Amino acid sequence: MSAEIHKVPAALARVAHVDAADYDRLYAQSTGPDADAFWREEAKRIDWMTPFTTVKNVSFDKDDFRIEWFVDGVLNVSANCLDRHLDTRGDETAIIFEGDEPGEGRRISYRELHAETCRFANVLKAQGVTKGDRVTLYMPMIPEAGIAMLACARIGAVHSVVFGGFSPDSLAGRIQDCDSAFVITADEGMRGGKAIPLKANVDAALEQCPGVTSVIVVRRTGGDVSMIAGRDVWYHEARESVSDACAPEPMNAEDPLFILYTSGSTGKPKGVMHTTGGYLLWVTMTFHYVFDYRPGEVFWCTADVGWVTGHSYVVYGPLANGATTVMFDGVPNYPDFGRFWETVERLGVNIFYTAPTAIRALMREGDDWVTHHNRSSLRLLGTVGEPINPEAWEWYWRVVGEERCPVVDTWWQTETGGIMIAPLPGATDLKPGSATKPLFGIVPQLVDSEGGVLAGSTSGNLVIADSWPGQMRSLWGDHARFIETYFTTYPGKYFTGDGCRRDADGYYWITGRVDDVINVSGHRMGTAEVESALVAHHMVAEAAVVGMPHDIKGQGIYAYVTLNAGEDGDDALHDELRHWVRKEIGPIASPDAIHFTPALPKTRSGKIMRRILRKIAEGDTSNLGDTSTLADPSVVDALISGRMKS
Ligand code: 6R9
Repeated sequence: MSAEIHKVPAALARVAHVDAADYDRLYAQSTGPDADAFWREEAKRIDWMTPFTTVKNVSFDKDDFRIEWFVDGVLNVSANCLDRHLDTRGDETAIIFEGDEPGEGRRISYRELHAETCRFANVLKAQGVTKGDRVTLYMPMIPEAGIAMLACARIGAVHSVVFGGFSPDSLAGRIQDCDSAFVITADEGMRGGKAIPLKANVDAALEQCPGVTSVIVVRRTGGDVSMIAGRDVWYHEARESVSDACAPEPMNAEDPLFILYTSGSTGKPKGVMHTTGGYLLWVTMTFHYVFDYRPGEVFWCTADVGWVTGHSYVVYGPLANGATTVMFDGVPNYPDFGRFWETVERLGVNIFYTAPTAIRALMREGDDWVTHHNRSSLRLLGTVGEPINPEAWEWYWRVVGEERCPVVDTWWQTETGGIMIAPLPGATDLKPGSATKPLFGIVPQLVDSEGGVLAGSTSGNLVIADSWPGQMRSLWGDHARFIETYFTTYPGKYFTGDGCRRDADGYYWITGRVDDVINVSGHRMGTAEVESALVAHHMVAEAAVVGMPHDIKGQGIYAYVTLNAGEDGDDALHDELRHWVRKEIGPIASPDAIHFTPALPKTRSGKIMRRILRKIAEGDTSNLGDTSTLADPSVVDALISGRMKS
């Protein structure tokens, strides 16, 4: 690990929102007996229709469980992102849309965004959507995706955005899980010059979703799609007959704002639920501090709105701050590997936020793709989604940022709503590879497997000891599973599922998941999800999936597969299974390696010994640890010498 420390430049400390002394003071206040006063001050970032009286009502004790913030406050998220900016910056740019083709796009002012959100909200109402209804979005990264989210928030509907790369089956499962009767999609998406058949995927998904009564289709490419009369409507037609005024629905701070499905250690994705007041405050506040945002700056987060990063730092955080946010519908390598930097130059981007996997992929292509473009507009760089190796961090800092732009490595999760551990550019000295220190109100602890709290410089499982406003409130439709998943491993604490090291300076170094979740290119994939897709194939008897190191993706998917008696694992079947998983879940779940084996290593009680499978996938067979509990130790030798195709 790199020992180099990048000190906060004195000039930046002077102008930044927070310097080192501010950080120490505010952190102490936000985690001490005076925390309520801290939150009351921060909550002024939000326009409340009715002010709250109680700041926090929380217990992580499973017999008396509750998480409530600002509970009697009333507000509307879309009014906070739009209406309140109209007087001060109505004609400034809210969204810069950058399409798949360089320069294909448009700018939308706050006034225009407000009017279009109202129209979309009125279209939703005309389709019968009412407060509390779930609306599923399956969209490309076009402005209408953000507009549809804001329109839901405006009328109190709960959105569930499903990433456009998921298969019809995955989409159907998410629509069914939250009983969503409404779907918003586009005819097609465009990615790297290729059309993605979004509407056709919706049609396929809806064969399994008889409860869906209405599909709103935004025209993106003009490609040919079939429309079912009585169910499907074109947005561009429906918007003509509604007004551009729609009063924001008064929402209680604890009313649901959205559901976002994410992978966990069981087969079924979890519907993470966030509420209105706490989530909005958390993304508004973290955007302000971590990106040290100044009015007029152009902020570009490259994430898709199908992931939490797109929710919090493409849409809600920037817009609540009155920022200019870029919505990018393309990919880093189209039309060439200079796309990010060409776009940074053309749009004058000041703050750029992306994933380590993209940085590693671009680093491999050489510096010329970067240096060819002028990056003098850049002031700050950020990363999110997975641990960044110091080598990639240094390249980002040195080549992209010309040793001028602080790099904020931000650790957080779908469940946490917004950034939790990250440097503040004017306050925190940077160590490449470390997410550095907790934000205000965040109390991280490292615990051993028995839950004992570890002190000082050490490694352990990362838990958060107390609540923060942006914390998820439940799993949709399964509150018991929420408590079980996050608060029982270490009773009374939120368990993140991540392992972590803390150094002598109190800096946190996330080491990766300690549960059965693989982080592929910054996207979470449950091993059980991939396993159930594999065993759904008629030739597969059993499957076990683990992570393996991958140069670009961080982790790759390594699948051990046992076939039905009489079947042979040849090259053709190898390819067929990869395609099968793509079709069942989506391209991100496609295994990087498939290892056919006559048997899996199991304990006498029948439990698969994943620890051994992980070691073999890592190519580290010298020390497999204790194998004495195996029912049949010879299975391991066969695995080591066995056939592996990737
Ligand atoms: C925002 C997001 C969450 C998991 C998390 C952790 C990993 C995210 C990280 C990081 C190291 C960082 N992760 N940021 N690991 N350093 N800066 O990515 O949410 O998709 O729910 O993933 O991603 O393992 O537990 P989500």
